[in-house]
Amino acid sequence: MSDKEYTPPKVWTWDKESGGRFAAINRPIAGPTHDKELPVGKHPFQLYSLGTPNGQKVTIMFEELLAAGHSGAEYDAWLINIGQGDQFGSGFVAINPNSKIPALVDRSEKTPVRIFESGAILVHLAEKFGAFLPSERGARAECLSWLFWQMGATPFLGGGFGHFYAYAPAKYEYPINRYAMEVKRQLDVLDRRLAEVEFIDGNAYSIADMVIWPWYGGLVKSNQYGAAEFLAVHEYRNVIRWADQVAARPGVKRGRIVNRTQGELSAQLHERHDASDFDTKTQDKIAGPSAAGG
Ligand SMILES: N[C@@H](CCC(=O)N[C@@H](CS)C(=O)NCC(=O)O)C(=O)O
Repeated sequence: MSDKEYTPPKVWTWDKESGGRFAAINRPIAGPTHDKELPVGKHPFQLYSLGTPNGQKVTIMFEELLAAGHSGAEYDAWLINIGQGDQFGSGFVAINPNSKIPALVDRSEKTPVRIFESGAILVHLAEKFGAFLPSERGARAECLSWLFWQMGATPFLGGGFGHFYAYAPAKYEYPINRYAMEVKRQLDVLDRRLAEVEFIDGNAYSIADMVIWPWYGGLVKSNQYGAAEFLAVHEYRNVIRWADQVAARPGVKRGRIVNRTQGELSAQLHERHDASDFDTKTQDKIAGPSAAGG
């Protein structure tokens, strides 16, 4: 691939050599590549995930529910190694036809329920336990608006800016400019909001904070994509204040390390099957959101 101007062919074909960090796993077709059943543990919830920002949202929610006394939220967190193609195994595709982590099976229902898409998983859990999602209609609408804002906005950050700034085989000015502009606009949206409210939904800490923090908290605190200086993230002071506040929560400190396979060893818990699995970790060393790409 060169940086010369590109003339698209009449019909696109799959160039397996296109390069970039994720070229080996990206495919233009869906469906399983191999047979592989998923393991099932003892708890009501079976999570199949990886500790990227999208995965962290769900493990943070589970740890927050447990910290709030919802003992029915016990879960097994199994590792899906997306670099090795586990997301294309037949068992995983059966619970997420989109082949992306995180995916959850709620086995506490009469018939096990599968849920994919991190936002849908958090809404399912929030409704089931009556927690972290306000019930009053106006407050609920505000919370869900920010949750869906994250789901729609972040692909421009990870798949757009992060991809072209950090993962593409070469640096191209046009996409980097376009996505840097959009990411700074998104940070400004959050910064203005957080100048007015303590937590995102304007009411209390909620699933809106849980989905936004791993991505935008990571961006302002953890030099995500090595772009802290380029994006001048220090300017977004209200986002930084909020990111620190969320990071200090015990449930977040635990949830953010589950299924993590990158970063400091003390901040990696590859699988979680019991609350005591955290005992081997030094929680005090865990400072902030991860720098894992999504
Ligand atoms: N919108 C999805 C995004 C999930 C997603 O992009 N997951 C990535 C890791 S963060 C993945 O599994 N990638 C594997 C692949 O694309 O093959 C969600 O929020 O659940």
